[in-house]
Amino acid sequence: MTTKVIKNGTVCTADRTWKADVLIEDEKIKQIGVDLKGDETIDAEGAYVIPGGIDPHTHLEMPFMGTTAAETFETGTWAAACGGTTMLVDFCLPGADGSIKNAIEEWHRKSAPQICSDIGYHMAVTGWNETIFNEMKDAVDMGVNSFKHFMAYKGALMIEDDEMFASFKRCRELGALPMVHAENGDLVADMQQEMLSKGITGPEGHAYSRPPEFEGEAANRAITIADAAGVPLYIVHVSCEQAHEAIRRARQKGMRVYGEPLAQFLTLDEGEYFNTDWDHAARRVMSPPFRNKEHQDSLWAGLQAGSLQVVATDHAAFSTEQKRMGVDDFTKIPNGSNGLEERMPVLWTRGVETGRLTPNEFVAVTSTNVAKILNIYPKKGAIVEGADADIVVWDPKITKTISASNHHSILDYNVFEGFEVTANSRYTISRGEVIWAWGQNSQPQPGRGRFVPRPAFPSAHEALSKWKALTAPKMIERDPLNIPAGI
Ligand code: DUC
Ligand code: ZN
Ligand code: ZN
Ligand code: ZN
Repeated sequence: MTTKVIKNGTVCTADRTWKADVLIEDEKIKQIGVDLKGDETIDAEGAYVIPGGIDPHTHLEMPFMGTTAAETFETGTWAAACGGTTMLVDFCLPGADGSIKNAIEEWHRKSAPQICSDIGYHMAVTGWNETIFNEMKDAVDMGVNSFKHFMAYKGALMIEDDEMFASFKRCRELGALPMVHAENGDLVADMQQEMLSKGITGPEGHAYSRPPEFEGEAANRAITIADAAGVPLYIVHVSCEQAHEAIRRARQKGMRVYGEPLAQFLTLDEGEYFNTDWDHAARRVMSPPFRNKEHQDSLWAGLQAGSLQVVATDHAAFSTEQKRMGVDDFTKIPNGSNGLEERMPVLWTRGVETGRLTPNEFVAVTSTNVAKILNIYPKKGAIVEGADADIVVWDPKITKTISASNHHSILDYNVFEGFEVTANSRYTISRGEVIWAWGQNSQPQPGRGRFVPRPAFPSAHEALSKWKALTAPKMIERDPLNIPAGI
């Protein structure tokens, strides 16, 4: 048994801020109090002691658009740790055989020897048949309780409305959370062809062919389908007011609809796609695309008001060379941008330093809300006795200039290049082990990270749909008192 004590810091959680020491015993938080003693001391003078960040949305080593995302599970989890993120939730995609179960096993094979910190998975549902119906249960039993549906990427990952409805009803039965990539894929595909036919082949065509109206329409449609199925809904990478407005309206009606803006969408705008340097613009091509300032203001307002609950990155890293696959045709540029290491420093600098978010709100949207929505709270996302000791000593006095020359991602560029940030992790602690110390730069042992299974939601986790009685299947019975001991 080894103990460590984090001393002289200010503990900051989603709901309060107070001076206290935190005692860690092996992998867990043992005690929070004053004048605690341990075998080792971690100094938090002048810093906040916060729950480790959780990025709910990444694509590491994902095969996509004719190539494979360059960020590995090793470099991705390491880069995350350097910026205060101790857990990420990655998207599993079915392979050629279409099997969900095999995809999860494949993700384990790839990730297990590499991960420097803990991970979870979401599973993509990209079609509909009896095998998928059956294997969704296997996925839940394997600790994957959320299923993503792509409403875009026609001819590849896109799912039709009837299939999505069937999958959402299956989610309800299983106590799982459906997620959507909300963009109208039919309209996007049409607009892409229109741009190309007009000779618009550069990255600006990407922005033109994916307007916010297409995202808003799909968000509304997904909400209607979730309402009819009687399930909650999580809308990934919310980029615009139209999608945010749909979420606000649904929540006002009493539905559990969650919205996830990205650090990129809060701080980078569509002007990037009109940069005359093709590489610069193409490196920022992701879907949905960056929007203008009014949309950014809407997203910040949503984080303040609680109509948007979490901040992610959608980290999908493709090198400049990979981006150049689309040099003559923007529809062939692999979609994705980076942010795992930058999410928390950028959000602090542009959110807390500007007065848009309180430190407690920062903790909520980077960690605690994620853990609650994805059903791993308070094992993760909390500073309470018995929780995993995933803790960050967050130093609001560290300044740095974000750059590909000093980041820890495998990428040869950084979409936040040149951003001055005024905070960073001084120490990142993952299950009791210091895996990052500012100024030391020594990477932890790959493979020390673990997969964190996320259990099915209890039966009370359902939307308040007025149609539910007509359409929704019964949830699989669970004993509400059959809860394992401990966190
Ligand atoms: N959007 C991206 O930009 N990349 C990965 C998948 C997605 O939906
Ligand atoms: Zn269609
Ligand atoms: Zn997506
Ligand atoms: Zn994504």
